[in-house]
Amino acid sequence: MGFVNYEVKDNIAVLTINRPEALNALNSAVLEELDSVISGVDTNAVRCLIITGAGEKSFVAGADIGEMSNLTKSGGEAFGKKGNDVFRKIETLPIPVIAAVNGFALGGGCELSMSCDIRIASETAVFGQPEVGLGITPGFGGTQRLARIVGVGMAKQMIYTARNIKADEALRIGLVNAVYPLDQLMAEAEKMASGIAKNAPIAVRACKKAINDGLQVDIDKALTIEEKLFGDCFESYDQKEGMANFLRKKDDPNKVKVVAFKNE
Ligand code: CO8
Repeated sequence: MGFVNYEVKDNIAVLTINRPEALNALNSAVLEELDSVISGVDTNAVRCLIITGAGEKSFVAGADIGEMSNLTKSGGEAFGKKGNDVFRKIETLPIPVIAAVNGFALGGGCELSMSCDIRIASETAVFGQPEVGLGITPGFGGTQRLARIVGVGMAKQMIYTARNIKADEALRIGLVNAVYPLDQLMAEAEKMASGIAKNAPIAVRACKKAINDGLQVDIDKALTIEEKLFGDCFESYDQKEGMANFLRKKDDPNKVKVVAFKNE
């Protein structure tokens, strides 16, 4: 796997888009490797996935403009679908995914970050949907996910003007949750991932599903989705042990305080 590196440490995985000579731009080969690596994530063993870009300059500087330049109408649709299918796979991965945005996140790079559950960024990060300046629309989900994350008005402004924004503005509009110095970004991503990984995995996964699926339907149906997933938790070891641990602690503060959740 040359264009996508994948490393698992304990129960946290780091996926790195590795094409730094082109600022990690996404061509077909990168997308195919990304698809294959994402399909291979062992979501029983891994509790949180971090996605970042190789090098110090770029997360992903977009879809590959050279490859796109000669596409036909049907080729464009097919390329859009290739990206959309991979990004949807990331969005619906059962475990949480954190984008650690370490530089340019333009076009398809901004779109990749938006298919992740949570975005944190370096102070050097730059976000944007520059597509209309290239004569195309955002084609890897940008017209859909940006509005869902930052609101319709701000999304339309960013997409119509094709103006890039820096990390502080991305933070202000809610596109990212936090901004760190570049040399601290991965440590902060790993700290957040560890915080997620220590919680009951079945419950965390159920929360992701409830939030994602609930956003697609009306509030009554959404609450029914929540009730079902909430109920499912009561069949897990983790719920029994998690609650028993709380009750034990109340009886005797010296009893075990940290639950070793088993994903069962
Ligand atoms: N595609 C291909 N190559 C790229 C890309 C890209 N998106 N971005 C950078 N590169 C390459 C450059 O061509 C250059 O290669 P070389 O050294 O061989 O000339 C190398 O990366 C380094 O780039 P620069 O020399 O340009 O570095 P700078 O620091 O001067 O500039 C920028 C950095 C500002 C990020 C600049 O490279 C840039 O503007 N890149 C393009 C950004 C962009 O417009 N991205 C959006 C692309 S469109 C898109 O993503 C659509 C997604 C949906 C597609 C759906 C299809 C149907």
